[in-house]
Amino acid sequence: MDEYDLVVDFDLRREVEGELHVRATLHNRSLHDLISWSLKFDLPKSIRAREGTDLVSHIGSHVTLAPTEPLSLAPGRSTDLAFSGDGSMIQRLSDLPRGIYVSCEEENGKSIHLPVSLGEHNLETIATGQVIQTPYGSVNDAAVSAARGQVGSVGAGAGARQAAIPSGSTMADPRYGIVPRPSQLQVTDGSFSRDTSIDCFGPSEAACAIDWLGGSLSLQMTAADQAGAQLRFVVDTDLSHESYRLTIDPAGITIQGADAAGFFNGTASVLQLAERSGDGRILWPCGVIEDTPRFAFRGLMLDCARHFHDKETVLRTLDLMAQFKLNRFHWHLTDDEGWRIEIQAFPELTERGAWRGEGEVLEAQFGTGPERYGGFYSRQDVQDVIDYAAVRQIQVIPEIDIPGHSRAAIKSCPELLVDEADDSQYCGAQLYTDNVLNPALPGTYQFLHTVLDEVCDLFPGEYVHVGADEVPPGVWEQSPACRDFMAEHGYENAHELQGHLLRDLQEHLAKKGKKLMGWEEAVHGDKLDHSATVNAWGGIPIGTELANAGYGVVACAAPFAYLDLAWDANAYEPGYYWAGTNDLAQCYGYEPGTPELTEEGAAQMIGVQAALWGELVKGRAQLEYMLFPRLLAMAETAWTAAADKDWEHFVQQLPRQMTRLHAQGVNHRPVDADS
Ligand code: TNX
Repeated sequence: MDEYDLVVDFDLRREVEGELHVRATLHNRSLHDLISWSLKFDLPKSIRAREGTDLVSHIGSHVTLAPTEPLSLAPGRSTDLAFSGDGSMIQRLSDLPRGIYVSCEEENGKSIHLPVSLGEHNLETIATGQVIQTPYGSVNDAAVSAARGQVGSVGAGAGARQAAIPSGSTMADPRYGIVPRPSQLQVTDGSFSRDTSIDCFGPSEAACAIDWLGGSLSLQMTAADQAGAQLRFVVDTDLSHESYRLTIDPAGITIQGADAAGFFNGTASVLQLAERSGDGRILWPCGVIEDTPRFAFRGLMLDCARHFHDKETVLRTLDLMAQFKLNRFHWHLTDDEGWRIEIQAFPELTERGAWRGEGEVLEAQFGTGPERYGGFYSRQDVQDVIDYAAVRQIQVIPEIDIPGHSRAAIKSCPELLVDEADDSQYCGAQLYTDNVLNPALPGTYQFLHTVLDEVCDLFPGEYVHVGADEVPPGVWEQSPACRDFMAEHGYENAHELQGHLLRDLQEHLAKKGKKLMGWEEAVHGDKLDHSATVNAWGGIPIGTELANAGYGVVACAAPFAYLDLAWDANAYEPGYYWAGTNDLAQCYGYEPGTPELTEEGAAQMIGVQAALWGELVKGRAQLEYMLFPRLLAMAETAWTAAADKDWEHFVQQLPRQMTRLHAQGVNHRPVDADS
């Protein structure tokens, strides 16, 4: 027996009045008395304590429950705590309390924090979807068999359109394999092949592409003159930015492009077409591809705040993006649960705000438990990410999420950011009551200007993202400073206050030559000028509306583009589902913009972006499981002309693409009718 062996069972019962009753039975299987104990776990839903139980605190997702009669729990004894919440609050494995532990006192009065294992639960009795255990974690057998093309169908989730994956030799034929689908592809007979090296010729703009290809295929790239080269990069200024023409014949490969981006995109296709033969040679099928992107902005947002992803994981994700011609990395670096970027002027942001756990300024959240959990990117790390992305033609867009989602900053720098006189009562979607910056405090501006100056100096790209999402109702209402500020400026509501702050930041960023980006709520209060670009997440129509209004729009409608959503209704499939489930067919079906999109509006709709929020995404395996293969569907929506998008065609490319991902050790979700 462990020195402390604690287990909790959860009994879930849905009551007639639409409430869910939860009984948590704590078993003390250790040799010690638990003195003055409380049970802690993470559950991002509103709950009420029931008989015999006190809800000591509920901060974000972090719950502390204690018995109303604080008795000690003797060795071998069990006891119940009870709480309730909305009937729909637990429907899936992902919803169950996570990061469970007990805090109690040792005989010397010192607090200790003891992990508790999840014992029995009866999730299946209340689950609304199917209940099938899915393999989830490391690369698994199901993934292997899917990768080998032995699966029956794709998009097996609720309501998904079914499409059979052809099996066998046709699909091993690389001629069919490029994702996103190129504008034109003509396959001819024959192939070109190399074993360990290839003679290359190209202008300096091709240097990154040459290095990338050589590194990715472990192929030695030897400089040669144009006539003798087997891989040639040729400038063709008639081609548009990012477009390329790829010609492969038995003598070699030619990539034409107007610029480095065109060369790179052509190279991404060369990489995808490469097939290793049994004797270790690399073969390319002959043919000609003419290719041009639909959208200039083809993005992925990665939330590194809710859970920290180390630099290597970020770099690997960038490389995978590049393979599918995605070119914007929206890096969500701050949120309530963590500040992840070193700011020299405010070291406390990462000394305090990058860490959660007992004894830290931030409590455990999303299952991270009592131990110190977190991390941040040093300036050198950030530079490494920017450089690595630049080689792959990816611009990095840093996000400092304000004025909501700012709890990590507020707890790190309270002297600047807390308005002691503010008695406003609010509670946002993530259940915080103290996570919004105050637009009437001078400290807010001082803080943000300083942070953004450092961010602008670090990141060379054109955009800086300032969040602006999900500021809850009720905020600032009881702040005398806000009331005076509103009177002074003639503002009538909180939207105008937020707009004022964002407008100030927009001007500040403009002085540094940067454009402001925000989530769609950034336009609330109507204070920004139209150089602002927004992520339209609330649905497809809002994207049309904002583009028609003249803002730049990057479409990421949650029901299609949010890859933190669960794949299907299976209760064991990980993910959120507040915007529905999102299987491959749903994701592929995304068409940003509605018929109301005007011609001017269409010009403002600059791109499409997938988003991976991080509440449930701890570690690389989970990250890859949520991203792949859905990111391929998003890449096709972003790159391929709407008229050329074809689900059946896309599905035919999958086995080969899955094999490629698998060979790189990517823990993609199996595309399998049974999972
Ligand atoms: C909404 S949509 C959020 C995030 C959450 C996500 C979870 C938006 C701009 N914000 O804060 O992580 O839902 O799916």
